[in-house]
Amino acid sequence: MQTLNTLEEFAITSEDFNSEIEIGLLAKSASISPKFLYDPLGSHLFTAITLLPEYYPTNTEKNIFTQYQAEIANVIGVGGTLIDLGAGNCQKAETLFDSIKPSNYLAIDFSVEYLQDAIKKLEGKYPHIQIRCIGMDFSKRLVIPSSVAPNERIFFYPGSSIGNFLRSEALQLLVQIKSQINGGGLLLGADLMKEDSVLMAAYDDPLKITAAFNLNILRSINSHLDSNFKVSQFRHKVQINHAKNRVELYLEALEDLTVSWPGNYKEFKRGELIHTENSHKYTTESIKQLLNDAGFEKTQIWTDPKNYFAVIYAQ
Ligand code: AVI
Repeated sequence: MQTLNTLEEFAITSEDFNSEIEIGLLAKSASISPKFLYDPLGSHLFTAITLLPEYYPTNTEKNIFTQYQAEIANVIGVGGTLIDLGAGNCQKAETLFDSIKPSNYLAIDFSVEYLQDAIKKLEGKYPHIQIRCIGMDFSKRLVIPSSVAPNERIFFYPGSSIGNFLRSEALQLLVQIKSQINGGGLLLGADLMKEDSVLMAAYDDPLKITAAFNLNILRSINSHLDSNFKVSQFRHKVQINHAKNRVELYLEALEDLTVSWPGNYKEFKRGELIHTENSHKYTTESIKQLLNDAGFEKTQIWTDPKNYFAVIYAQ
């Protein structure tokens, strides 16, 4: 495995993170970027979420890929460079290896430690594919290193992670992808709007795995900022915002408290919220529109019988 995460221009410094975290915490309505959910424990908790029967996106998307595997592979073609955005444990991309036969696979994730473990497991299994990985915060800027094969690029962005961005941010990311596909395309997963009861069960599951995933962001922040958040002083809270077509995750303070870190502090009143994540839900029309606005002219969409989730190939 060759790791490309040493490129200076992509290096993320701890100062970048700390000032971003401080700005969010000190704002009138406090927030923490959802990317901080994915420290090593958070990444494992997210994997556990994907195994929950209530968390329908993972299974529904998987079933769409299974049912339409041949059709999807036929549209994409074979032999390109597969670029996996937010690769995590790389399992989803691996399911495409046999059908789209990539010559190169580049796994990109924010949490590089977790990614490197996953990549190690792929090594040896696919000797004919050049497998590499890079740690990158592509929510800020997506630039594929020039050392990556210049052939057709198939960007793979499953799981509806696009839904964790505001529309403006999603558009910016999609524009950057479009400008780097080299005649390839984007294979995208997008979650669709549905009944509140299904959404609530998925984001506030009875085993409380999602609650643990959300609360763990406080420990992740403590390790970045050297702050003293106590997980026991907060609870997981989910709201469905119909006006904005999204599920919103918060942490609610259970008492009046003060959190401090070197150089600053923040007081929270009982009931005060920290916003941690938005998960936007689309319609097939709204996701097509977003892709068109980003410059993708051609889209092909596959959905499941309940219309819970959509897989799109955009060119
Ligand atoms: C990664 N992302 C698509 C998940 C979602 O559904 O928005 C993150 C998640 N948050 C809570 N559960 C899952």
